[in-house]
Amino acid sequence: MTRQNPQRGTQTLERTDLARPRMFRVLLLNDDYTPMDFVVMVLRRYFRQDEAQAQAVMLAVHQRGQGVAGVYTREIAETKAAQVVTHARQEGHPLALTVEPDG
Ligand code: NFA
Repeated sequence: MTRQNPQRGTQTLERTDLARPRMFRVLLLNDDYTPMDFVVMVLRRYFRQDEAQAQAVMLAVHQRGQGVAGVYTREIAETKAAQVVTHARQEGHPLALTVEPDG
């Protein structure tokens, strides 16, 4: 888009596109106490995974120590991590998550 500046007789090129936001991974961390079914429920409800995907991610976290629950803009990633921790504590589970830059 070109805008005229009548005072100076100049033109200004404006950007009409937007830079893509930085993305952040929500990582799920393994522990010895949180029930597998609770982790699967979390992946389905908060990270919109289907049953098969949720089972696969839960098992990967259980076996390897951590795994990606989802990738979002920073505020959404941090909000989801906080909501899951609140829910887990209400149920008495120590489930932990971290948020880190994606790539
Ligand atoms: N390791 C937990 C158990 O054996 C299950 C779990 C998986 C916990 C993924 C946290 C994350 N009950």
